[in-house]
Amino acid sequence: MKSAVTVCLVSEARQGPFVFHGTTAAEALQVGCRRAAELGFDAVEVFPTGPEQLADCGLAGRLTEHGLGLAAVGSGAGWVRHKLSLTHADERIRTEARDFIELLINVAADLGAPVIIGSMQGRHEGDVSRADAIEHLAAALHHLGRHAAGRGQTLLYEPLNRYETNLFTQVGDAASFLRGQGLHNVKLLCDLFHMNIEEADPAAALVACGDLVGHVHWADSNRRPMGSGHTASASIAMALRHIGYAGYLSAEVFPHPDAETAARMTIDSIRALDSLASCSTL
Ligand code: LER
Ligand code: MN
Repeated sequence: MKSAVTVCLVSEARQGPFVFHGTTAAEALQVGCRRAAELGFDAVEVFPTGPEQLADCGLAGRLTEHGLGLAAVGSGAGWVRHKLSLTHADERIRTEARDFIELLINVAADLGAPVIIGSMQGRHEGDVSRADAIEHLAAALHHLGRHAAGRGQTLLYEPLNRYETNLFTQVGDAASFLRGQGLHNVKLLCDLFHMNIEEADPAAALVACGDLVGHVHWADSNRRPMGSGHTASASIAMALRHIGYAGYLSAEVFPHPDAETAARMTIDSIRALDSLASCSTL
């Protein structure tokens, strides 16, 4: 499994669960990429304001300079900054949301990374019934999954906890939805913070998702770096090994007590898993 750490380029998300922030996007990237490489991370995961910034922020140069990969790109600024949602009652907003993600997929694919659909999935409320919202979500995932495939990437769909969505909060339900819809190019982003709230047994839930697990947000139960809460990281790692997961463990966590310590705790927690390498059964 590969390691990644998050870098936030969105000023509205300065209090959000990302390790590296900056007073400017350039500063966040400069510091985030340098420290990620020095600490031995394989990659960074970037949360940009949108496709234009992702294309123009100098990320490609920083990745090359530091020998880092790009693990994934978050699309949440479409919601945080522009209030776009794939399940909005207004069709024009749904289309704008889809277009925003489509453009992000193009830029992210050029940088070798998949795009994440998290908060942009929205929720069912008001005139939008649950059935309507699921239909809108399915249509968007079909369209964007095909678009990502055309760019040689998968698309990542992230179930969120009940305080952030009322669509899919458990990874097993999301997996059944993706399988039922035949969404073959859409994989699950399993965020251990959300799973800690929603799953009876996070390790078993990961095993049930099998090869649909496409990315992991490596966060402890309190959304601080792994080792700060009560998540049983060893059993999670064994579950991921059991299903042959070879993707990223990416630290989408608060910079607690500070970014440097959060990054160090994360890489230490991932290195500690190497000692479990011989245990491949649950
Ligand atoms: C995004 O990866 C996520 O986990 C959400 O909680 C952000 O709102
Ligand atoms: Mn997440």
